[in-house]
Amino acid sequence: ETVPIPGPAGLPLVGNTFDIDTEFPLGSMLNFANQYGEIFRLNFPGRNVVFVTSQALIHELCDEKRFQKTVSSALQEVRHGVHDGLFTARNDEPNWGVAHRILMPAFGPMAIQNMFPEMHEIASQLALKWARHGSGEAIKVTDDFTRLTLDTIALCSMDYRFNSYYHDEMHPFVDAMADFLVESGTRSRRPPLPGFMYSKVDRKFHEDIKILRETAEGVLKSRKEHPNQRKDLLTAMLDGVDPKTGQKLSDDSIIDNLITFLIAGHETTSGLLSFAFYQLLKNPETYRRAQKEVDDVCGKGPVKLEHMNKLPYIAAVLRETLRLSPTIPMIGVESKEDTIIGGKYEIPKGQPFALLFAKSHVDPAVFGDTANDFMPERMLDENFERLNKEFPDFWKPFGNGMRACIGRPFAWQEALLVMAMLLQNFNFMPEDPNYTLQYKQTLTTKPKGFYMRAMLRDGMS
Ligand code: MNH
Repeated sequence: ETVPIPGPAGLPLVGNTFDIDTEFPLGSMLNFANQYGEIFRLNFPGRNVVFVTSQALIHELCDEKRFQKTVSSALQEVRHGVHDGLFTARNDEPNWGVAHRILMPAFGPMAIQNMFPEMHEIASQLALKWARHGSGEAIKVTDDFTRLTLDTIALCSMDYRFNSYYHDEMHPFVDAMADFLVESGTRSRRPPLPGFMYSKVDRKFHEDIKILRETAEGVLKSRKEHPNQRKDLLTAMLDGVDPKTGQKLSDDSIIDNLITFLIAGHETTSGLLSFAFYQLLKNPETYRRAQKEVDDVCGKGPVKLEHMNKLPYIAAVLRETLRLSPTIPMIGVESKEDTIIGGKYEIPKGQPFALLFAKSHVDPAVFGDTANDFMPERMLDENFERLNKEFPDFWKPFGNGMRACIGRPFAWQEALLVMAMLLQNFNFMPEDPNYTLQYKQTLTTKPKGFYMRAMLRDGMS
């Protein structure tokens, strides 16, 4: 017996377009999830998307034999800027496999460990800035973490310095990228009005893309003119040969992927760090335990590479943060064949789905009535493994299978280092103790309007 998939009725032509809050689409999707439960359908001009929201259904849809990544309508728009780069390539596009095979080793454990000194340097710049500020000035948390993560990925991946802490204005690349991402989302939801009504926003969209590509072209050109021995991602892309096809990456493909790393490699990690500090300030007991771990492990000396795998509680804080606030709150897959899911919903081949991690991560079937509480203890290795065994795919902030995040080890090392260095050197206080979490959404989410104050502890290291 199959049953129909529920969902809001919508209007002719535009479907559910106007049921989605343009500022915060995720909020609308969470509301529908509360209303309809584990599954619902939304209609848009020319396509419909089935949203799944429970751990059980998400687990079923993580089966790569039956489902594969689909380039969602928002990613389709991002392709105007980065084409078939790693993140936005369709599964069947040959450039994905070539770039994946060439780049996997460049994101391996050794390669990431070699990046530690440069990550440390940028993190120190942030700590120095906050130390100079003193506690008299409120920190715009997300802005400063965005400077950090952008400078870090640019330095580590291609030896390029945005020097964001030395300018009040962010590098033009930063605004261009932020606007490009917002507009990619907006374009994917826009009502089918005559084209001229969009000519102004379209012009801006393509100007932003031009800034992104020219920045990346500049980096590539200067590396070709001044070759060096750095073992960074750019070198891997310039020299790497695909073991399967013998192919190298074209210049266009290198530019697509450089921009892809800059985009994918900074918004998500910046959001993670911002949410983590929000949670620490809301949960003083957790904060004390995290700070004590850093003090016990790192003492008052510099934070070192060998400390990174000795901070299990901070790692659990980061995992729990991504559980409650996955900075990529959903991903897209499609069915490879006609099928039935959940034992009762009929699905045609090629049906697009959204896996709504922001909802499945708080599934009461997994977490009972503490689902929405911040409890890092449950994410300590042992507990995490136990949960994962009983409820596979309950935690998916880095995506799924062969299309999962390639930058995960990079992000993890960077986030652990920054947490350790900041907790070691500062005491933090919320600017507004009554602040409650609000989201700012582009293709990723970050806390909106979150400020804090930093007081230097005894002596910087
Ligand atoms: Mn990352 C894919 C989340 C950090 C580069 N990343 C993904 C996906 C998720 C994700 C989810 C899968 C998207 C999809 O299925 O459509 N990424 C994160 C999170 C963080 C993160 C939550 C930080 C926290 N990602 C990074 C960093 C880099 C990076 C850092 C680069 C240095 N991510 C990528 C790339 C892909 C990706 C590239 C696409 C991989 C592929 O499809 O082969």
